[in-house]
Amino acid sequence: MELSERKIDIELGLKRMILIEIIFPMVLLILGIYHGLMQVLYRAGMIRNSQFLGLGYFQGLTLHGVVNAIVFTTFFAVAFGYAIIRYYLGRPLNMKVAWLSFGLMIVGTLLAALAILSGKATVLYTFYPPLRAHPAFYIGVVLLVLGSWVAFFNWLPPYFAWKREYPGEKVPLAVVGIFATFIVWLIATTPAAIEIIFLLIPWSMGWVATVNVPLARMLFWFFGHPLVYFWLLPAYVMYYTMLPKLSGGKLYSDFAGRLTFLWLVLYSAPVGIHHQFTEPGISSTWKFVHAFFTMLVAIPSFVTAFTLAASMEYGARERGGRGLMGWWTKLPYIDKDRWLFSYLFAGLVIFVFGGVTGVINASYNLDNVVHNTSWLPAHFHQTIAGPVFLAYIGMSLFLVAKLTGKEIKFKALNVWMPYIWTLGIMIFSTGLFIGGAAGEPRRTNMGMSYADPQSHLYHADWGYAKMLGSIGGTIMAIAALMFFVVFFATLFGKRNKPGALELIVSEPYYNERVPVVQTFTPWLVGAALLLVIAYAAPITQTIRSNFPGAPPYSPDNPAPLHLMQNK
Ligand code: HAS
Repeated sequence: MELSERKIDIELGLKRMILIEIIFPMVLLILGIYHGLMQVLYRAGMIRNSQFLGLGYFQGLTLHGVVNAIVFTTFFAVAFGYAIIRYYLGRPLNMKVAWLSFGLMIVGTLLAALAILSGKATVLYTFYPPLRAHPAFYIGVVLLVLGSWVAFFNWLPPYFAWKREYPGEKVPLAVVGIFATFIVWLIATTPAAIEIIFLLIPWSMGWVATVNVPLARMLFWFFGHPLVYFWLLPAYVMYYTMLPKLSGGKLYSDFAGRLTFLWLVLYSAPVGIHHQFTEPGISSTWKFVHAFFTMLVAIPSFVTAFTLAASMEYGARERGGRGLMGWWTKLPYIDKDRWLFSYLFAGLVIFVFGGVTGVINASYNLDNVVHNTSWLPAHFHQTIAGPVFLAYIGMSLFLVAKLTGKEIKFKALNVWMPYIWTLGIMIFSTGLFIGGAAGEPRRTNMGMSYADPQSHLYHADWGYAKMLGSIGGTIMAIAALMFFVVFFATLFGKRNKPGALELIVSEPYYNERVPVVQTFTPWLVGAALLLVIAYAAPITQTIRSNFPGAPPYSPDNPAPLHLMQNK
């Protein structure tokens, strides 16, 4: 069965740009994943040093977070966005604007990477004060974000041209999804831009002596939570528009897809304080309000779970599946021709656990037990390193193979990789969940403290959890290596047909026409209102708070200088 209805010969410039936007961050990802492996080795006590091969523990952790969670995701979302817009709207894009966006993103990434590699931006991916980076890091982040905004603005003319040509018709679901992604991104990155431009750059340049820490942290999390839905939405585009067809059937409900995308526009941002439940300077009323909104932002993912299960059931029954549960056996789990199914399905299985633990975190009182413990990385590896990572790398491989006209290499390795990754991530996260619930901290060089029998901090009772974490992390690294072998062998393999843009398109089973999900306007107005309700008072509280500003510190030691001098 042919999965793709049509192939489009796209402009050479656009094709090249999409390919570079996939390949460049993929090369950086090798570095990012290597530092993931280093993390589990430090944490298990196998490395008992502050650095390994010349890169410090926190420097490696910064690279791991920035490359994997910020750079790779932003480049992929832009490249995928170009593919979706060009494919579904059928209009060429303004290539001058596209190259401008590309240039900004590349220069920004290189600046930030150089700052981190030279040890001048060891601030982790959250970069909140008092950790301070070289201005090049902040400027690099701003340029990367600006470049991605330019890409989005470049998609508006073909969108409005399409609307004029097809008045009253439904905008293709994938386009709604990618627009929702970048609207969420605009909402998210605006407070981050304010934080970086008005607080962090002047402080990093030495123009001001200190910075308002509670305000900077609040602006960061104003960015930080919609950020996670910016990561999730492109994966949801693949889940709604490709997984049903890959399963052999149709999307159960087109309405459910539109509702999910628009609901995330509405609720992804007014929830950021759930990252700050334990922080002073914010009243418990606003913490509760954000906890309440967080429960609402989980609803579209429940809708997604049921819609995708129904779509897969329909596909499996079309393929001869029978019985209440028997149809599960008819899905193409290891079908080498529908290999993308394995990436998407494995991600869904992981997300069941990432979702449940998210709801646990969001429960105001339960969060007090797990906050800042290793439970947190367990949760977010089951989300961003689960459905998001697998969908992104799967689609990267898919687009590279189609655009270059090359055959996928090492097909068996390719179809099994997502399951090995799943095995690794489940073992890794189980270890981190168990350790976290018992108090094991996150972001800690345990090799020099809790995992070192010579240290007075040694914690023997976390040994079992650390062992699981390191076994799982090593399996994940092996799976990632398998992927890189497939990806680069395919990329450098021989072309066997002309390259073209191809996507997998699922037909809807129920093609409802519900006016409220056919326009962005009420959702945008609602999102603006909710942002004012959720943030006006807490931001005022942090501006008025009389906490001391960020103390001066040396990049070589996280302890503030005045504490060091008192020693
Ligand atoms: Fe989260 C912290 C709450 C989703 C990422 N989250 C983080 C951090 C990251 C992150 C990176 O309320 C750490 C930030 C840091 O560095 O400090 N999160 C939630 C909630 C959700 C959620 C309620 N998170 C995500 C997603 C992420 C992500 C998505 C990345 C992409 N998270 C929190 C909270 C914190 C937090 C607190 C802060 C805690 C603290 O103390 O700091 C929800 O959106 C989750 C909803 C999801 C579901 C699952 C639906 C299941 C599906 C699969 C269906 C499967 C099928 C197949 C059909 C309800 C769709 C089944 C087949 C089988 C055979 C099983």
